[in-house]
Amino acid sequence: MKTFITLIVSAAAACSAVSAATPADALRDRLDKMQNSGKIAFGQHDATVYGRYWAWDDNRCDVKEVTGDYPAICNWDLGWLEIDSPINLDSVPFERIRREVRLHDARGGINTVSWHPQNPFTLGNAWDKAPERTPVAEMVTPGTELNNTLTKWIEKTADFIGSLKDAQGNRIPVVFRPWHEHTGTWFWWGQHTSTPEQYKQLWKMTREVFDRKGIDNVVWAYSPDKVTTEEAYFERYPGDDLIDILGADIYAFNGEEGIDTFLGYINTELPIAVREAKKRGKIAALTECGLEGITVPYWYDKVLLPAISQYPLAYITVWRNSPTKPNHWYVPYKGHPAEESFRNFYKSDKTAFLKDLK
Ligand code: BMA
Repeated sequence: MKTFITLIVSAAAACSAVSAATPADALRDRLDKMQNSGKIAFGQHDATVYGRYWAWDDNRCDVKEVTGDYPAICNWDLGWLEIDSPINLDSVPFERIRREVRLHDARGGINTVSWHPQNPFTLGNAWDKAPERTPVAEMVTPGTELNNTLTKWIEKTADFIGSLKDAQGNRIPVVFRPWHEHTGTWFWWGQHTSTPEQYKQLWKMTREVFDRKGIDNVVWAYSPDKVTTEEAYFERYPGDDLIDILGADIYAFNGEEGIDTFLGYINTELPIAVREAKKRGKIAALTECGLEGITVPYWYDKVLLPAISQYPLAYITVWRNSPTKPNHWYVPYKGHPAEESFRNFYKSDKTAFLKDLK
């Protein structure tokens, strides 16, 4: 009898360990499995709303035109939601984002969300970054006007993310990656405008708003830009209790000449993210990457693929294929010289696109 009861109890414990309690738990489990699968999920920003030669069509995607498959991951940006604009900073209507999140979720894909908010002090854009124009200290001090403004802005992102639902009315889990590339100095929340404590406070106030509202569909990603030491990686880390994904944003620059530099950063920063993720029970990902214009025709299969497949990452995301910004695309479109290289990357058993998630 005792054995029987033990069996029941341990079976119940095993069940509760595998059944996810919240949408966020389900996505964390999924990303964790991805990371251990030997395949890296591929994602692109704004992949299904515009591409190199088109914009706003339905069911179109440059990745699909070249590979026959959707990316596993679609990223969306909430910049300008905070100022009540109906479209984001790249003209994507928020209602379209809501629809695309639902479509991609229904296809079995994963959605991630980034945020390029305006500067709450100047109301300039995310790149309005001069230290005298970015009083982060005041933004994170409760009771100040700027703190109220920023809190309201965060509330808007929380409400939007909490309102992402599938056809059955269930919240759709997303990865949210605010305050990204903070080790750089190009955004107003960059390391030149705050102390490490103040930056961590930005994260804390963000999490507090989401938690207060009971938003349970967010997996949280931390994504420094290129850093070369563990100290630099963690200098502004808000804490294991606030973060699920140890990310890194590592772009390639300068065509063929820049390849060695790119690989140097990959092989310095990814081992830190991967090792620490394992140690802390977190997920590692290359949260942003790419070579603008893909000016090296063999980049995807001969540079990126061998570089990243050494590491157990859950996913990699590349940036957008802009129809208007000159030379600003990160996935080859039909007719681009890197098309074949991207198809090889797609076919590799080290990468996962939408069909592989099924
Ligand atoms: C940058 C560029 C910009 C864009 C911004 C937010 O890297 O793509 O054109 O506005 O990201 O998506």
